[in-house]
Amino acid sequence: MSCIFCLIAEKQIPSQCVYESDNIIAFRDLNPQAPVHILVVPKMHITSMNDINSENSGVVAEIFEAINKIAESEGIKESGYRVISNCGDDGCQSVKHLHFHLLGGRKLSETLS
Ligand code: IU
Repeated sequence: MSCIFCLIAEKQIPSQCVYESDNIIAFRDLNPQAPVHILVVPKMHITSMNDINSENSGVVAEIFEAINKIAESEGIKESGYRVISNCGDDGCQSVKHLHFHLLGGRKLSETLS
């Protein structure tokens, strides 16, 4: 069975999409931790950062180009923002489909832990 972010990418589950291309979808997090909290996700299933390799790293580059554009469209490019990808159990990754949290719209905590 498909994972939840695969289902969102396939539009089988609705999301508040803010950006989409052939390879990427970005949508608002259901439980936002900041005024801007967007998940940027490859449409292809990659489980975590541990699974990025020479075959699929192109989509990761696309994700970072998209983050640049989304930060601009969300009005946080100049004020600043943070990008986080949790990996594995100690990283508290709850959804096992690679995703990058784009957080901004307020002064974020100085601590990263
Ligand atoms: P994590 O890095 O795997 O812990 O983050 C998963 C995020 O996905 C978390 O912030 C959830 O609020 C978010 N999320 C969502 O936006 N929509 C969903 O259907 C599910 C999780 I499941």
